[in-house]
Amino acid sequence: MRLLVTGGAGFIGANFVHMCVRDHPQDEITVLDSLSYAGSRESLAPVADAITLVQGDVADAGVVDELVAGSDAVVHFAAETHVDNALANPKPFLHSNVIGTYTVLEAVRHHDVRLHHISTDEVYGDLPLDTDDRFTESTPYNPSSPYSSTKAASDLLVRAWVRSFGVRATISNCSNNYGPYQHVEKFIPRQITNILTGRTPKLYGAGANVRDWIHVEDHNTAARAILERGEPGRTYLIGASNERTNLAVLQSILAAMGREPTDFEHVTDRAGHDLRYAIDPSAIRDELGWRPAHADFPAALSATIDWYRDNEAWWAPLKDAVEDEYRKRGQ
Ligand code: NAD
Ligand code: TDX
Repeated sequence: MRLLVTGGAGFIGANFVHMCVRDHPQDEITVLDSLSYAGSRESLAPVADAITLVQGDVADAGVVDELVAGSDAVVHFAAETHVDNALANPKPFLHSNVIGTYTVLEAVRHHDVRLHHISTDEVYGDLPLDTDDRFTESTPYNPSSPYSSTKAASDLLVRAWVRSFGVRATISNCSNNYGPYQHVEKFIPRQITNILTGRTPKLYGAGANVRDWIHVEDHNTAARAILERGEPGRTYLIGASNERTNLAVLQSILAAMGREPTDFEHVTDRAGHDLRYAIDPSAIRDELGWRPAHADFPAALSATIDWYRDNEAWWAPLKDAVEDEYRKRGQ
């Protein structure tokens, strides 16, 4: 398969490319990535000889059209992804997430190329803390933040291009990912690298908010299964049934790194902070036979901590600038 991976130099995209090179060596992979602050050539260094990396903007119709014309399928990861950045400056989110997805859709329409669009459970808004409700494929869209509203817009564009133009596209909405190569602005790597650099871990508000954590390799095996066996026009929810409060995740990190459970500080809460996300993954499990392989969260979290310990050269150049920004915001 000639595969175009947008955003393939970011966290999930780079892990997806690593998986494809390892498990599907017959693939011909091209990555299109702007190499923004969140993307890095180093994340693709282990597979550099096996792929083609094109530096470019997913909203640039000329570049996208040419690359799509030479592909059998597109997996579209490229996006601005950090909720706190969207609260500080929403405009890049409209460009990459909305115009970028529109640009990909026009190219796959003109060349009749299969598309898998990667999205988030945040498009559904949040759930109360005190219920067992979970998101399903039919939960109404109700995004809360500038980030999730642009991802919701991108999903709706995909649905419209399927219905109006017969584009062969699938969508997946996944819960919170963790694992190697995640930017240190995100919750789990921020706390690990705070401890590794002698800083205090930072918890927003009381830490009662709940996220449904999935290992990035499990997200990617699901995305690959949808690409190969999913039904065009369908939306699939991806999750590993692993709900935890932010306080509990932080205390797992502290314990795994030999710190006291109270060795952190509470900082200013996120504006409009979504309370709880939870995915019902029964459709992808029953229809595509997908199962998460990393079911032991403490073990996979320990392996992630080890990765950050062993790969300081990858993240250390990013760390001070990220923490300077957080400090300005009181976080
Ligand atoms: P990331 O921020 O680590 O990577 C995003 C990549 O997209 C970066 O390499 C960046 O350079 C690239 N990019 C951004 N704008 C671009 C543009 N205009 N043109 C070309 N490239 C551009 O994000 P991630 O966590 O790997 O997320 C990847 C996708 O998965 C996103 O679509 C995100 O919404 C979705 N998602 C993420 C999570 C999560 O927990 N991280 C969960 C569900 C869905
Ligand atoms: O320092 C922190 N302290 C803290 O308490 C940070 C960075 C975050 N938090 C909280 C906010 C959230 O409740 O931790 C939780 C997770 O935060 P993020 O890592 O920023 O993730 P979230 O906002 O849940 O969004 C993530 O999952 C869905 C990704 O960043 C999105 O791209 C994805 O769509």
